[in-house]
Amino acid sequence: MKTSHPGGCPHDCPDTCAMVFEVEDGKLTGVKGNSDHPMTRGGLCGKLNDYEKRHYHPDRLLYPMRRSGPKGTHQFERISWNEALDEIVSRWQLIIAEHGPQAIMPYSYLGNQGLVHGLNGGDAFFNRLGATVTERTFCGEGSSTAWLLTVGPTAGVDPESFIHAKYIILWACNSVSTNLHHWHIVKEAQKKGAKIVVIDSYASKTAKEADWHIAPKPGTDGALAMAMIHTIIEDGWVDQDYVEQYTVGFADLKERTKTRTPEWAEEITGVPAHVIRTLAREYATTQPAAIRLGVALERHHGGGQSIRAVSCLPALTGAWRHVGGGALQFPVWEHPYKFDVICRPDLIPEGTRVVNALQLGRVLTNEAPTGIPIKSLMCWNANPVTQAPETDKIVQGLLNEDLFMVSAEHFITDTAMYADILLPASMGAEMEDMILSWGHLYLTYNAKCVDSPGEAIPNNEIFRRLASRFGFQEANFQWTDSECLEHYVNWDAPACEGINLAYLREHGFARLKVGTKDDRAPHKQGNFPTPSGKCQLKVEGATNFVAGPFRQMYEGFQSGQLLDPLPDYVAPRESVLSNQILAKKYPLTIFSPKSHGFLNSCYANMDNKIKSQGEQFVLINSVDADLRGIKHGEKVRVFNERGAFEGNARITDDVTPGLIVATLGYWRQLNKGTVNSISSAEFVNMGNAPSFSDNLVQVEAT
Ligand SMILES: Nc1nc2c(c(=O)[nH]1)N[C@H]1C(S)=C(S)[C@@H](COP(=O)(O)OP(=O)(O)OC[C@H]3O[C@@H](n4cnc5c(=O)[nH]c(N)nc54)[C@H](O)[C@@H]3O)O[C@H]1N2
Ligand SMILES: Nc1nc2c(c(=O)[nH]1)N[C@H]1C(S)=C(S)[C@@H](COP(=O)(O)OP(=O)(O)OC[C@H]3O[C@@H](n4cnc5c(=O)[nH]c(N)nc54)[C@H](O)[C@@H]3O)O[C@H]1N2
Ligand SMILES: [Mo]
Repeated sequence: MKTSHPGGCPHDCPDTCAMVFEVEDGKLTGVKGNSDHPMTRGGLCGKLNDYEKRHYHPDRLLYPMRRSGPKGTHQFERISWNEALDEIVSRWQLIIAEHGPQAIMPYSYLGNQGLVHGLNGGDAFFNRLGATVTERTFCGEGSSTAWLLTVGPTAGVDPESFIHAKYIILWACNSVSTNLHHWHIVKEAQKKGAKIVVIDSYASKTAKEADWHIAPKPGTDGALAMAMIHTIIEDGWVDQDYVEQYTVGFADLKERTKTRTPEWAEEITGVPAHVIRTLAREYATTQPAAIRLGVALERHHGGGQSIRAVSCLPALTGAWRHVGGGALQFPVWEHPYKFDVICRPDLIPEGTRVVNALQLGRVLTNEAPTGIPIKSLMCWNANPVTQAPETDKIVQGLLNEDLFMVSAEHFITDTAMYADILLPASMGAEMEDMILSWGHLYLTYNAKCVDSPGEAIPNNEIFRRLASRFGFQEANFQWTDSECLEHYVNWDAPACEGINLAYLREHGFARLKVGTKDDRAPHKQGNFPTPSGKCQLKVEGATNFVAGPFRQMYEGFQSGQLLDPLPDYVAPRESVLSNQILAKKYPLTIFSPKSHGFLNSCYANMDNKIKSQGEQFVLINSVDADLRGIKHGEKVRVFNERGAFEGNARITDDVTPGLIVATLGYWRQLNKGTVNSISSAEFVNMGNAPSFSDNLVQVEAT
């Protein structure tokens, strides 16, 4: 008999689609997009539309395994769950006795976006254990720091309200690939007459579909945004009434931007001054105007400052007055999750150190000494060997015989292949959860509707079993997955009015009560959730801090490093202009954005997905190709001091001279290196965010 069940796409993507699982004879036989969901609209992306094949993939990890050969050689033998857990617990107890619990480091990210089994799923356990606290600033934490400083934790303009916008700027966001279910809405607005502007240093799929593509030189968005502010002020496009009532710091921002003229910005960005003026005028005078901030905007040294500048724009022009006007960063700020209950930061022993996940390679190779050595790493929901920077160092660290490594996974990934113990984890349809969304304003339910193949169990069950062996008595470790859901959401919050678990189980999703797409204008009359209640064009005395919405709820990292009170342009760390010595050896900037056909590194091990995505390629302009004697289709080697990877050259005008693009996700075990072999683990200047768009390389034919 065929049955249907509500599902939520658990992948790390803003769309968080509501799905329908189809089950026959206890097996998942198909998935569909939920046609009732206003954003999913019955359609899934090419990655998910045969999700059942991922569930039953022949390479799926089905049983606990122990390493039986040298590290990294894929030699494992099957063991029982009891043996696996006994070994983990006894090894950890030895490590704790000798070095203390901080010698154990948890490592997870958003491989699963569930409230129960996702990013924060192991936090309560590891906090109770007293392990090192891992700071996770992969994605949006620099952007969040900038956003919170300027407008506070607001969901901003509803992604669905873009339908009412007449002017839309997608800034460093490749929606056609990375936010498909928002792109549909943007396209509809375009059909209704909205102008779509894409600001991206290369001609992405989205840029090609836009009405206007503006391509600043890599890492110079801050200069473009500052010159927009200059023009809006100097040319008289400011909504004076809005600025007076609902902002602070205007006079100082005006003073700062006096010299940030379009001519000044032209020198830096390569965008002609008259183009910047036109952009500023059109943006300021067409209402409603909506800006979609892509995560990618934070990935160069001045990323945080750029995002502050962009976040000021809608207040200066009064765009917030209108439904469909304003800016969109992460709607998750208005989701009523109880991170303090999920993560239990109260269990962290005082004085516990914090280590940043992006610098895993440096930490494991002792380049960034942390005091207590890391003797054990447990990794789940993440694949740092393909996704984190300076991967050669990570691999070197993982090969260390002295490191006891545990990996909970679906597949033996580039990271899991170095584990001492492998634990098989359940997949989407095999566990109950609610999937958080950082891209829309719905709660999304995911039913358990099939049993896991082999002996796979959900992440939370792994932590429950470990907690039980350690004798942890806290309520968190006793709750079933359903009970977790009851406790993890603030069902009494006004946003949850009329919504409960029973409703979600029946309907699959529910829109939060935060206004409708046709009436939501959250900052029509200011009401910014900042200390001043206003949009903060200037912030006095703030120091650098980490503010990701999914970070552990410990006292956020505070560097003590004073931030500039005002937004401004900050040059990239590695660029031809800012680092001429380095640029002599490595004259090309590389961007490594998301692959259309993969979800980070997920799916990059499945033949049909590799086939549709194509092999690793390197987009290069003919000027740069000719200089190096590189022909179209030829294998090239991309390298710098940190490492190297290979890909097929695609000679194209989609990139300007000086910039190459190679997309992310390809597995190292199937390719020669990955884009992260060359990327730096230095943070950008705000929120400890990654600098994936701030790397210089050289390219040669192989
Ligand atoms: N298909 C697919 N979808 C995904 C993902 C995936 O792996 N595959 N991953 C998901 C995740 S985790 C995330 S965070 C989102 C990210 O989604 P996006 O924010 O769209 O991020 P990217 O695709 O990395 O980059 C988007 C665009 O920004 C440009 N860019 C990079 N740096 C800069 C810059 O400094 N300035 C400007 N102006 N442009 C720049 C790139 O050229 C690229 O075209 O996508 C999610 N959706
Ligand atoms: N060069 C470069 N690097 C980047 C980026 C970039 O644009 N350029 N983007 C960055 C961004 S935005 C992000 S978000 C990070 C993402 O970095 P990661 O989160 O490390 O990336 P994924 O490849 O999604 O890895 C998730 C892993 O979790 C596993 N997994 C999925 N579900 C479950 C589950 O339920 N249980 C368990 N145990 N495992 C599960 C998957 O099989 C997969 O191996 O990468 C960052 N890295
Ligand atoms: Mo991300």
